[in-house]
Amino acid sequence: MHGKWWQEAVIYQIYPKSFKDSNNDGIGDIQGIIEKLDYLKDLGVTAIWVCPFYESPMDDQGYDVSDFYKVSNDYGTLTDIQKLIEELHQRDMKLIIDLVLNHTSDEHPWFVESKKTKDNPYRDYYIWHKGKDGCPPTNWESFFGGSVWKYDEITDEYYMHIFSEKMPDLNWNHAQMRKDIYRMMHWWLNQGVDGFRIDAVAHLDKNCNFVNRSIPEGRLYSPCYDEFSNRPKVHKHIQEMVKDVLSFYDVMTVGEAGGASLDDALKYCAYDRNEFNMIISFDHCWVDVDPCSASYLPSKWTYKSLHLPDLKKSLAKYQINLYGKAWNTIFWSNHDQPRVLSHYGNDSTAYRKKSAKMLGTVLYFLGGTPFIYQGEEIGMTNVSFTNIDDYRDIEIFTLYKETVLNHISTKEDIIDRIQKRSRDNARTPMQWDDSKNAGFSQSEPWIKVNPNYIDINVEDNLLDKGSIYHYYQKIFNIRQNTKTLIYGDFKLYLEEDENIFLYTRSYQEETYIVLANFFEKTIDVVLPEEICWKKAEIMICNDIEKPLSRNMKLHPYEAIVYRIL
Ligand code: TEU
Ligand code: CA
Repeated sequence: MHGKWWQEAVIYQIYPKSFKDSNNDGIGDIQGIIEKLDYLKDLGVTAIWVCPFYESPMDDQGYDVSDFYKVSNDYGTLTDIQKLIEELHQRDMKLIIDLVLNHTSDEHPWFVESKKTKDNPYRDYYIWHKGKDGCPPTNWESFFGGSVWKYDEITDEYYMHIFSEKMPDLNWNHAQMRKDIYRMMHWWLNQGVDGFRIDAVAHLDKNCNFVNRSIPEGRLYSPCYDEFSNRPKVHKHIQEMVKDVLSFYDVMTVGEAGGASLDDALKYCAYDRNEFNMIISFDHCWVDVDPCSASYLPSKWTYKSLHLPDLKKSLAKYQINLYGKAWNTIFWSNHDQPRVLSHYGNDSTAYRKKSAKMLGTVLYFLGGTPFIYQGEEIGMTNVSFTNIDDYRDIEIFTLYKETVLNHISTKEDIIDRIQKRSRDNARTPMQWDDSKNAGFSQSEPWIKVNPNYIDINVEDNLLDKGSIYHYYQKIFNIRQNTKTLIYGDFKLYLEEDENIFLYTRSYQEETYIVLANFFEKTIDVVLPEEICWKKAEIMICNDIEKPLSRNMKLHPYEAIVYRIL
């Protein structure tokens, strides 16, 4: 399985609300994306994935869709999307749109109908259940905190929502609902989009036995995500979707499959399964959570220091086991993750550039389609708002309410965790230059700009030959022109080493060696003999050039890639 356009693509993820505001209402928009296409093309991007731009009450920034066929007024019109497609295709670039199939907004007409009576034709488009002894049907916890059930007085029943209560889950056991979804997918494909990122697809199938599960000490609900994640019938639904929709088009699909095991991953995207082309899963984003350190919190808000072998193994697991069977995605972050530079890198002034380049080197020489999240190419960092009112994410407000307002934890503790982990870290406006509002908008943006935009912005990156932007541009350029980096196999060395990341990629007669020091100290490393006797040329490095040898001294965050001659 070689030569598909999406295997050779570089995909840039855009969070439209925060990318570029063209009409100065403080909200990014589709025209803003169009303005910046040349910038992206120059970076080496061949496709963009745009997060949801549909009509929405924006409870979850657009992942709560109230009309799949309409573009939100905040972002523009369908004509703008058509223009975007045209402008992209003129530049030989592609558009991947975000498809939200697990839930709708509670303001979607289907749900408005569904709520009315138990015998409404739309009732079973969603998951309704009666309570048990005055309590919700189960004690399961939603991803955004609180119960997955919300009581509705009109019919005296509960509906299921695994995200916010304004996002009722669709019932994928309902044949007509599925047909309506497929009709909508055909409609977008006929608009000319080149692919889908399918949101939260792991959760389409729920265990409808509805049994209570155990609750950890100090918590109110059970975080038993296995009741609604990666269950067998998800695959039946995907296969039907492929048969009824996707098989008619030459498009790319990437499913978001949080919590998928390796076996699950192979089910979603093995070449012979006829499901998706790729999946996004998050093992490597969460190797430093430590649920035991604060059992009163959902694990994503907990942390310990990074043990590098854990990160290497979690990446290697997919590199090795998908090879020849399925296609990988490679990414550090997205709109749901903290900024990788603050997470796995070092965002201090001294090491920001160097560690961002190291992270790019370690990631983008791996096998799979590269994804880069807006701002990563210029070294954007987490934001440290101290006032809860400066945040915008619904998930943060639930956390704050359940912990601080319920006196389970202190304000300081929770704000500190939000600063480290929250999704808003990735959602502050793109930093274009050092003018007012970072050149994102002439008006007050919907969420505050990170004050470090004076030093970290696109304009500076473009002027500075040694910038992160230019380094990433070089990486993408090397990648695009090197079959070994696209199709080669992967081998991890020094697996247990706590500081060094070392791997090779080989294809036919060619081998690349990727060597990096992941931390802020100088490390002496002895390379395995089978690697270092060879003659090598340097392809890219973020420090002074040094020849490949048995004993090497690597400076803080030093990264270097050799090609064996
Ligand atoms: O995120 C989905 C998501 O976070 C979970 O499904 C994830 O699989 C889980 O945490 C497993 O560990 C997507 C979007 O990316 C996010 O922005 C939305 O808020 C969410 O879906 C709801 O649409
Ligand atoms: Ca705007």
